[in-house]
Amino acid sequence: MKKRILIVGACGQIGTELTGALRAKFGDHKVIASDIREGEDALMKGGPFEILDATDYFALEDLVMRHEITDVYLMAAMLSATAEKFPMKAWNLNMNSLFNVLNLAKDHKIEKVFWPSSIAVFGSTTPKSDTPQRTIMEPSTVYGISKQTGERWCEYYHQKFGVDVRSVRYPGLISYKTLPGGGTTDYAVDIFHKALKHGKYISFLNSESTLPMMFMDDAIRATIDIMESPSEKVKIRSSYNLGAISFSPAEISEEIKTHLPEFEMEYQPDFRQAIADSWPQSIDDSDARQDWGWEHQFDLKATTKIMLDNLKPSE
Ligand code: AKB
Repeated sequence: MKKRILIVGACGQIGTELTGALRAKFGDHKVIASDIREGEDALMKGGPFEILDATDYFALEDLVMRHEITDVYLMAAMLSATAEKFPMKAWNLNMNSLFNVLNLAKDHKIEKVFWPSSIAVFGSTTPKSDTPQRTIMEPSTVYGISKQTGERWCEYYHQKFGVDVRSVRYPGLISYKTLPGGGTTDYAVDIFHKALKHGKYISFLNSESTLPMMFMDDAIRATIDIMESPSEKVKIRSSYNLGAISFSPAEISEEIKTHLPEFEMEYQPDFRQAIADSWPQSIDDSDARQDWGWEHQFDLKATTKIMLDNLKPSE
């Protein structure tokens, strides 16, 4: 089978690492990276790259036809904190890009779609601990509303038109290669940069805000695994709960202190506190584990060590 992959939003936090992983797995020339802006050197030079506005259906269709794309990973999105500031822009980007890709699949111009959802689909009326796959979902953020709506459309396109769309609800993602942008869980990446640079971090969430999190390597593995699973194993076509670790700012600060004993933490919660308060603390992901064999590998200890080792300025 001739597989040709398009990553939309390849220069973002997830897209950058996903592009590298897919190129390593399937070959550089089989993976076309695209984004609205250019990315880092390794990504730009490592294989084909195209500038693409994912909300422009005709530009997307043209790219798909020219490169004979079979699989699309749609990673372009506006995240929770930025979306609160630009609600209409967020809705436009998050929804129109999804419709564009789903419609290409409906018209048989592509075969398979990956679209990321998020723990943001849940709200303050959702059970907070071990949040089930199927439960109350009343998101209170612009981003969460777009992700919940997106899930409904994915399932609809699968049931009505047979579109092979696959999705996971990402928790906060921790990585050292590319910075996240505009999310509520971003503190869990920023803290490492500031700890190494200044020995201090001012957290925009309070000390006890426990949230579901995951090291990027686990997230990339989950993403490729669900896309490469036989279709009959992917039983949920809205989006799968995906869990790994959960911690609060106080807990990650304690773990950092085991490496940097002088590290200090201060708390100055801002508007992102309300977003974090509306999200789950931990996730029940037994459906993903049963259906397509999901298993996380990195705990908080391992994640902290990898982050500090890789961000440490070399002597
Ligand atoms: C965010 O904080 O907005 C994202 C997410 C949990 O989807 N990282």
